[in-house]
Amino acid sequence: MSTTPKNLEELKKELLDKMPTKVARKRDKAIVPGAESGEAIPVIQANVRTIPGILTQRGCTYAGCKGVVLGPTRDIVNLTHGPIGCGYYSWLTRRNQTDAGEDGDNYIPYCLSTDMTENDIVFGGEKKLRAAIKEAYDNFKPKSISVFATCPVGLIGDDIHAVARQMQEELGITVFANSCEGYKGVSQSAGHHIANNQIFRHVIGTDDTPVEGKYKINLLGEYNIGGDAFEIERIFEKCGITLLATFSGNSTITQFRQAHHADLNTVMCHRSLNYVAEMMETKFGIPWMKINFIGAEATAKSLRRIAAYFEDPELMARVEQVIAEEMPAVKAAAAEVLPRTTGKTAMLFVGGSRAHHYQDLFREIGMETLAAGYEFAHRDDYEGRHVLPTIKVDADSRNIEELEIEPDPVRYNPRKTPEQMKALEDKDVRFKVYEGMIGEMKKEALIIDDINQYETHRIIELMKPDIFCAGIKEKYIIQKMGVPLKQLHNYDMGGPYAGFVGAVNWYHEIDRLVNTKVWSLIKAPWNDNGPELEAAYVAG
Ligand code: CFM
Repeated sequence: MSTTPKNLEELKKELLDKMPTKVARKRDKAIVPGAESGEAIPVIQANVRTIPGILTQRGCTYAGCKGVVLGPTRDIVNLTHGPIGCGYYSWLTRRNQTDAGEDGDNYIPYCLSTDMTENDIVFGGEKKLRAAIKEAYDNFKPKSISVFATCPVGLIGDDIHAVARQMQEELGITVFANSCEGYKGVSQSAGHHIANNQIFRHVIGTDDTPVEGKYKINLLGEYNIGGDAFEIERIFEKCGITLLATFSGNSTITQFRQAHHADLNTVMCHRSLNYVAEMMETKFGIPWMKINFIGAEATAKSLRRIAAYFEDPELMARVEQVIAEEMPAVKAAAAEVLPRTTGKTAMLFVGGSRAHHYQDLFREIGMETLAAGYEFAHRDDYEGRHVLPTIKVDADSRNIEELEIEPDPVRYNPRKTPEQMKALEDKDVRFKVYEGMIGEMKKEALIIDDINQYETHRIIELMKPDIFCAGIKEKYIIQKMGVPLKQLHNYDMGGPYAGFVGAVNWYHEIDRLVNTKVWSLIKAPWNDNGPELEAAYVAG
């Protein structure tokens, strides 16, 4: 279905020409070309407020804190302090799976809320919150309860942290609160940061019980959507790598408490969890590196990088053996679909890391990305981590607390000397870096931050992709345009797509989607010239 590529300026003009001048001027800064062939990486506008009235894909700060980062941990009871809607509509809406473990403590299926009403808004909700924490404790006797503020809580000024402290003392379990009111930041990204701060402050490093195992690592920014973490765990186990904690897919609070025993932090979704990686390095001396298990090649590269870090020939050999065992099935699946998928085109507009990571999976089956963008990423996710010092801290970012971290007087233990780190860097085992999306996309491609519904429709009309990746809000509108939509948030009930098994699943799924004829056969009702049902409104 591909078309003659237009140049970026033409495309941009067509995207923006129907917008009011002021809006077009703002949106213009959020649209840039790729720079794969060595062009200078352009500056993109990101992590700024959505223009009011625009239909954004974004979610709120509460969603990023409760739903994304803390939600997947099975044995922390999550309690929403707010009117019932926030709890209800965030109840089991994210497909993070978990293994309930031997103790069977799994509170993920529950939805707990203080159910604030007008009375609480007027007279304050702290009493109700205290009672709700007590009730949750009496029912479940959990190891921990975490409280999440919704918008009205910040507006009326309930001191949720004081309540949490009192209840922690009274109940003798970890109780902590998150000031993650929906409006706190410009998107769910602020909620990630808040959750990172609170897990770090209240949980990580609070259990010094030694953990047995060779090659101990943590996996940060993997949420076990559709079973991705299960596949990554399988691969680690096969390689003999000991996974202490995943933040936070298929995790427990005990794993978080003991995470400081790891010798390496590997970061998958850096957008949501990079703060914990940084703070753990400062406090405990654990280095972190970017890895990626989306795409078979990326998986192999990440495993090799982890093995290189440990500098142990035994682990390196084991990793090579695992890759050699797993790759034939992946290659066979790719070879099978390649004749049907090569040359097809994709667009990805989702979140803060997948719109980049999944381009690798498309590349593996010969598909090119015409346009991509994030909902809520920051400039470093687009341009690369090196731009961090140049990012202007605006009032909205300043609103989110930055913890002051010091090396722990007892637990700080640098895992490698500066010389060892340097020697590894010289061998291309790099730390604290990641490349952005822009440098890995063609110069004919469009990169659009915080895309809105209007722009979505226009780029589909203008560039005609064979598949569009986004979420449920976009799905049916885009499919009515005759383009299949693959949900990249919840995987349309599919997955896993991580690791080797995941790559095979993805190849088959995409082959099925881009080659089905059904989308070209349907016509949206309003494009059909058939009989129309008419009605008139009669006043009176
Ligand atoms: Fe990270 Fe995520 Fe994503 Fe994200 Fe998300 Fe998600 Fe996502 Mo939906 S943590 S940034 S806030 S990879 S829920 S598992 S799919 S938008 S691209």
